[in-house]
Amino acid sequence: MSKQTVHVIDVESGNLQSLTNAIDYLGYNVELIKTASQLDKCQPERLILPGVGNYGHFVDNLFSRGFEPSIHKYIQSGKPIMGICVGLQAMFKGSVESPTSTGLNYLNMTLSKFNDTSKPVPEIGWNSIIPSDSLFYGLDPLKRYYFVHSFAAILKDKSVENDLIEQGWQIAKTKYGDETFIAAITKDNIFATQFHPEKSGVAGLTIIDNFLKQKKSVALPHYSDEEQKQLTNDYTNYGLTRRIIACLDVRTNDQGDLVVTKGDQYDVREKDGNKNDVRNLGKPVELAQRYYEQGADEVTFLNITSFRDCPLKDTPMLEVLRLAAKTVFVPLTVGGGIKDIIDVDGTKVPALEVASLYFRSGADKVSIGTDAVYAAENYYANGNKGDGSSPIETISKAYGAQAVVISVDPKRVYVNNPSDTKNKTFQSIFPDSQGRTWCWYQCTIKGGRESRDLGVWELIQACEALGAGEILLNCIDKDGSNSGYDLELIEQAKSAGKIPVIASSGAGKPTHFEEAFNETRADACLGAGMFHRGEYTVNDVKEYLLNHNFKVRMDRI
Ligand code: 1PR
Repeated sequence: MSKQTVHVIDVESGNLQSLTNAIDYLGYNVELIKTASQLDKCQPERLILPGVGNYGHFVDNLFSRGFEPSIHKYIQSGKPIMGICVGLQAMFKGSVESPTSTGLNYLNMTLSKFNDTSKPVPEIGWNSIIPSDSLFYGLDPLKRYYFVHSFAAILKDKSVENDLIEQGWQIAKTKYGDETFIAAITKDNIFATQFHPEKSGVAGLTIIDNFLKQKKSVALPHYSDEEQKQLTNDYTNYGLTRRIIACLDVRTNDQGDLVVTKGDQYDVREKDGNKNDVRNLGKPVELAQRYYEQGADEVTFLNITSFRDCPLKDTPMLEVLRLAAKTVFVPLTVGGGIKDIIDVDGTKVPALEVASLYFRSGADKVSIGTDAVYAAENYYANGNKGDGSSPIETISKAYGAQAVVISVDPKRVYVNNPSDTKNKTFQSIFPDSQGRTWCWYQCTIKGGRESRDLGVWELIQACEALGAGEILLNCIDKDGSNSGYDLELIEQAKSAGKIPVIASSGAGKPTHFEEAFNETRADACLGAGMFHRGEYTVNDVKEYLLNHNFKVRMDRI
């Protein structure tokens, strides 16, 4: 039997690879539609309108390509359409994000920004749907879905919701901190989700599958009382589960093979006897798949050495991303070498283009290390402002802040007095060998090889202002030690800004995750060595947390 075709509108303003992979995985053909006339001509049976990034950028692009009348015509034909993320937002009248732009106006409501004084913004993570009588397409209040957005259809008063319901809309709501917003909506042939089903594991694939099969009312799975108790959202973490991230440090070994490695304080070579090989802990795509199956909420790939003498388009990491994204349906981050580069043929390639190659291969976020430090230094030298040219600014502008992670590689430095450094100090409860308690965290570049006169606190303030959406907070002192995270570092990073912070370096057992979530405001915890060595699975960590009253995503129950 030949496969059915699903048409996806592509205005070239984001990563469609993940969605394409998800539809393909579900057994359909995917055809991208780049022009309105193509849409008019091909008469789709199923149409998907995905969007990421800035609202205005997306809807203006849609309108300038003449899509508006064609989409209206399609919707009038009664055939099913599904909007995703900014694709849902485009169904509304407008957004405060882009006051001069207008949407498709199926819902007479303007999107607003989350209040960031009470919670991290953007919302990044796995949230749930509030139970209600009118759930649709298999939305399950005990499952979790992946959200990443700063703007939403926030239901500020009941009358807005009542109006929409009166107009025939069914609404699925989600609560993020103190605000409730529209997570999914449907009326007749229109269906749209604010979350990314293509990045929401098995739960998300089920939603896409139900839409493609047009199964609007679906019986939900049966859960035991114990499962219900464990999986019901308790809103202790703004509504988000505790995110567990598996990280793969990838490099070529001395034989030229691409391997996952793991260092001790960034030294990735074996230390036994005469052997000084790069530690080989497995193959990147295989491990990514394994961690996805174990329940990792995200997978991060860090290219920890540049692939010398290799044209950018053939960088092995692109192939790793391409392959991993075919079967791993949670967010993928890639870092290492996201900067302006000179290709082997002498061509200058801007960081935005390097990042675009990764996004087109299936990455959802890029992580910037060395170049973020340079950008922060320039920000301060420039009177606390960017000049628009840093990779953080260019990538964030094109793909949205949520797509830009800053990877920080700090070392703790003790001083006699806070006045000994221009960087922000704090008093540690762990004195150094000289009894000093004042310290700061110094940023390094090039994988810890060079230290700079810039603190983590200062780095985060600058990068957030430049448009970064998240911090991946490593710690050279703790890296590979299995002794737990540097909790003081996490708190200092959290105090520097509003964007989410991923704690990294030092995880050795499940209690370390519990410690970080209990004693700091970490938004996510990342582990590497303990998973690669097989000491614990991601699921072990999640079950432990679940049994200690933390909400985590359990996709396979
Ligand atoms: O500077 O933009 O090219 O990015 C380089 C990236 O490579 C940075 O994100 C930097 O952190 C990373 N990197 C560079 N050298 C190393 C190394 O190990 N020699 N890895 C390296 C850093 C950090 C985590 C690590 C955690 C958890 N790795 O990914 O896996 O520390 O480990 P653990 O749980 O086993 O303790 P650019």
